[in-house]
Amino acid sequence: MTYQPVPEDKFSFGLWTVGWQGKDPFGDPTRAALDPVEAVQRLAELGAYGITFHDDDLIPFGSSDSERESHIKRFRQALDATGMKVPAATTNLFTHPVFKDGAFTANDRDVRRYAIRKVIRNVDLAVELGAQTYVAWGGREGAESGAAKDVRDALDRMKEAFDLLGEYITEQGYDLRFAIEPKPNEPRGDIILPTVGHVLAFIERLERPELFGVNPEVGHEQMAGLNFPHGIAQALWADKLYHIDLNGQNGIKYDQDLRFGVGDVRAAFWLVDLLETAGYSGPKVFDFKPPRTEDFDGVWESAAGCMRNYLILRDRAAAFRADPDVQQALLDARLDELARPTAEDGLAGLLADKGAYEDFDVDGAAARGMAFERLDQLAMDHLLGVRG
Ligand SMILES: [Mn+2]
Repeated sequence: MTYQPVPEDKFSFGLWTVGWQGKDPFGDPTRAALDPVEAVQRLAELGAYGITFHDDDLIPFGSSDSERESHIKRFRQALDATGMKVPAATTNLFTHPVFKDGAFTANDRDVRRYAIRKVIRNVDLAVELGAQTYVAWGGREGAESGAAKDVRDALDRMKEAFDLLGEYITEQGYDLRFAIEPKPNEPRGDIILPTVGHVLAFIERLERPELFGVNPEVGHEQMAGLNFPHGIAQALWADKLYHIDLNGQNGIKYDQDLRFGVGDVRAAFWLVDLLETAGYSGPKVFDFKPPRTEDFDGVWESAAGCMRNYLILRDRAAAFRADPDVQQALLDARLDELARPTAEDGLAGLLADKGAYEDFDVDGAAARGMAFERLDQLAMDHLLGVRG
């Protein structure tokens, strides 16, 4: 196996990922700015399918209209020359000091109105470039102290903003859906809509829930100590996985944005197994930061590694599923029973069934082993490459 990605794999990268200059809270940039045109060219050479951007990644904040047009023109020429797609775009609502208290939920109403207009301006560009998904990560929608943010009012304002955006794309007739991205903290002490579950519940309160799904990021759920594949499974179950951000994270700590596959490699294995067996067909976006130790050779090595690790895990997960010993172990672990309705005979049948309760051998059922350890070791053997 060469693990060489092709556009059909639908791998996409944020412009801000390979373009990250390595500036962190403790240190200055370690790399020069990367021309978006070069990012498109290099990622295309590596086998990527698409590229995504925040408005300010492509068009520096404060550009004049004519400067804006020339940035867009160069970018579009690079897309046309390489065949790279723009499956999604997003808005920077966190870098400029005006967003220090958030955007859609800033206490300052003028800032909230400005933020919605900034999103709408880039939604128009996203649609022009062919995007079908618009990612919404608030960034600074949160607080460091209790009384500073009335969370119920803030949720009303968040809903208001998304309802206005849903109204806008409906009026414009755009073929676009929003994917809301949860994160528990960083840069705010606590962020509103911190996990996949919070976002799924929030979407159901919107005026047009069909236009809204989730954009979960590996590291963001793992920062909260959550099981990422389980969150993705629930998003798929709700038919709300509109987009996904892949990266690596080592447990509950700051947002590491490592290349995909590092950190919790077991979670990465189960994630790829889930996405592939569930038939997820949307873009797989790498939202990582090449460490600031790297020069540009290291940046491209890191980007290629994201895709390579996905393809290796896809190969290993497919071998796991195809292994006859695994198929037997799945039966021994009674996965087929979990897939069967509990009462296809209905409530009346359940109540009339003495075997379900009166005559049920509770101690016998309690004594049956679940055979999960053999199943999991088979997975480990496949993941570690010592089987099949
Ligand atoms: Mn992150």
